[in-house]
Amino acid sequence: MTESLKHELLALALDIAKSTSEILVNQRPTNMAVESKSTPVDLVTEMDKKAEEHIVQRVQEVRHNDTFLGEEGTAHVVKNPSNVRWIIDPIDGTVNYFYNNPYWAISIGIEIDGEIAVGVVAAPLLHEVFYAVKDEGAFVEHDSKKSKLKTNFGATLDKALVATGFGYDPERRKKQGAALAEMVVNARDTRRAGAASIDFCYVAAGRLDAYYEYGLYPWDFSAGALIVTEAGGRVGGLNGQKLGGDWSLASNADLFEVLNKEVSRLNDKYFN
Ligand code: LIP
Repeated sequence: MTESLKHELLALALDIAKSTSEILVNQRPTNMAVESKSTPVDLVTEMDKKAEEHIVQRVQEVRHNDTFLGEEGTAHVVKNPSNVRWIIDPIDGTVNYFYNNPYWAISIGIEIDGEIAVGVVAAPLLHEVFYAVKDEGAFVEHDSKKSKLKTNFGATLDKALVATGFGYDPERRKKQGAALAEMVVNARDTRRAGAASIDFCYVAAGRLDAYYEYGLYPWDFSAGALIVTEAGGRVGGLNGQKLGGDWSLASNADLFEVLNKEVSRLNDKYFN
């Protein structure tokens, strides 16, 4: 039953990602209403809320008892909850969306019995949809051409292209910037593009060797982490912790221990 359920959920999530993409691209207002959340630069736009409401409504049309964890907190009370939970970032890379920078995505992770079984990351302006079903591999569709995802290889930091991101609190950014100042010297190079879910997918595609960030939420990583592991990569928290703690790490399988050692060193130096 779980096999057919996973495939039903993937089909629904891909269709929902498509209709949400159409809303976010075709209905993007010129003068977008925007509010700040945790700090003045932590934005939420009217389109974040509209997209999340659309996703929840689409699911509820066919799956009345599923539950949700969405970045924008769309409330939804279920009397008899099912074993399926949708973990939603309606616009991952909100600042990029606000600036009409194409590096943003709709991220949908789906838990069955508490374990992520399906992940979809749709990046409409990059013309790519990344997706994975647990134990069935990871794929990307680029302009409807489907390819299997496989991480690259290479186990030394000095030859690694490493991505990261920053929070919105100035004190945290000061620490993240200090850590990056060392990583940029010790790695081949670094990237900061502004959407965690796509960064995970780029590790899965071999376009990055590694990605690390402090302070991500489940909606940032749930879908992308499954896509990385199904592409042969590794994900986790720091020093054996699960994803969801302070740190999120992802890399090709060869590099993970090296990445963990370097981030652990930077954590001890700048975050404690
Ligand atoms: C974003 C993350 C990104 C992080 C940004 C922001 P949001 O998520 O995907 O990795 O560096 O600061 O948190 O807020 O755009 O959904």
